[in-house]
Amino acid sequence: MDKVAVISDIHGNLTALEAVLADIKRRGIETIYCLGDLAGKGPQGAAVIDRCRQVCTAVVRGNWDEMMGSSEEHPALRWHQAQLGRERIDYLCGLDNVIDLWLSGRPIRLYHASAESVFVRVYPDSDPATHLGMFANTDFTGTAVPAPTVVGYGDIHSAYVLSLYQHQKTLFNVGSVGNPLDEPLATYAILEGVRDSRAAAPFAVQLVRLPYDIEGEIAIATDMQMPELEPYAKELRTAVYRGRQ
Ligand SMILES: [Mn+2]
Repeated sequence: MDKVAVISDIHGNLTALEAVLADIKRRGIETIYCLGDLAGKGPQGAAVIDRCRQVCTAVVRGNWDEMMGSSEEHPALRWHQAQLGRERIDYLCGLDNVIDLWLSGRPIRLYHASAESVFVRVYPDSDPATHLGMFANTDFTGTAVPAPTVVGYGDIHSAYVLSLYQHQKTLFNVGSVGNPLDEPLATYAILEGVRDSRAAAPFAVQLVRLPYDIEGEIAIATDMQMPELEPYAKELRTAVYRGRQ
């Protein structure tokens, strides 16, 4: 059996990323896919991007990655853009939309948020038609390969695995490495199956949650005088979204 790690939504939290990479290494997994949102929110976006370029087999673009290319006048955005520099911003904006692969006879698709765009958000309690739409071939996903029967995504910072009732499809969210909003633990997914195989064989999706040095990460953000530090620290400690009413 081959194992593949899928990470997402690191958001400049290098402390959490290193904890996850160490866990992946301990398990002997060599293939890592990243589903976007490498920078923004947390302090060390540049180092996170450099590390991901070093260790990931493929990386797709998230909504924050696209926002990093924005010319909007917003002080926090400007701070993060200055940390990254032009070359890294161009890298983020030029990332692909999707990753397609086969495991144990299943066509699998990985992307940031939805089959429509990096900005359309889908939740575990979205309606069944919305969940089914995640498996469609669209202008965004391309139509060169068959529509997937397994889809993994990031974006909502909240991990789950859902088998679509009567559709023989599996939808999963890998959670967030650096800014989890379900439990205050660095989260990622492991897929297990026979790589590049069109033949049916055992297949598994596993969610992994890791403790990491949250206070150490907040201390780094504090030292760097990162903007919007307080909501960042609160999210890391409580896993409650700053925008929640
Ligand atoms: Mn995100």
